[in-house]
Amino acid sequence: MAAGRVEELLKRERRGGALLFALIDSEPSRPSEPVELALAAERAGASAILVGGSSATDQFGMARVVRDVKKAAGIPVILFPGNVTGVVPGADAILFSSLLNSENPYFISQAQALGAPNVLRLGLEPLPTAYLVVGEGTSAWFVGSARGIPHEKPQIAAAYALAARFMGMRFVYLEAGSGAKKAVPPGMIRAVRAATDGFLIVGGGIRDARAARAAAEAGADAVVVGTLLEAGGAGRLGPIVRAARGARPKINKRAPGRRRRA
Ligand code: 1GP
Repeated sequence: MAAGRVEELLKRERRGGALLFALIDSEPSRPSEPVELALAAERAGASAILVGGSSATDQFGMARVVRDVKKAAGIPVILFPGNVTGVVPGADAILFSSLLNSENPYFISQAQALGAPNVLRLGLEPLPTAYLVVGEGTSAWFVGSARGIPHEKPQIAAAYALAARFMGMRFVYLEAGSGAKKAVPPGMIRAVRAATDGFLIVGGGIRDARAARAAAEAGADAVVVGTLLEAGGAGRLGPIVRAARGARPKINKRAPGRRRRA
């Protein structure tokens, strides 16, 4: 499957530095909130809006949010489904994810099989993504029945990323979980970066410019910010975007496998 329009756009933009993706809650407390947050994120320099999350279940609400945000914002709207209910019309693309370290095969391949026909029918661009949950105690970990990769075991994450590369997945999402106390450690991002030349997304617990810079320097192509935005931190997104875009990856070029393609 060839790369589509959104994938090409993200890769092109990435050449100017790491990107910021803003995660918008599809079950907002006020109906106008998603559009306000999406516009604030776009103004701050976000490159895409993600809609969804592991605990989102209201498919109709999500469809409304996607429609409203898409109408208002100029940047791509990408679905971030936690289940088949996360496949809704009107978005530009979908993180078509397999939660590779789930203990439940439903989240590895069954939900994908159930959701795929609708992805095709709705004309959503699938971004083939290996979704890896790091650590424990978050919604993504609990809902996805993940066997969380221990923070201090970067090589396990790297092995999953390598497997994902061999299976043809072009995106890797290292997920510490929404609101995580501890973000994905830079050492783990570096190890994964060395194992894959895919588009590397890192999220969970990133709340300031320092954390975004650390992730980008370690090799993240995009960082995701959700909780901070929801908690009224839209004004703090600008410095986070600049930190990510300005960071120069400090990557160990001699790491095995870095330049080889699957
Ligand atoms: C969660 O990675 C995202 O799926 C964003 O995490 O809410 O902690 O920013 P935060």
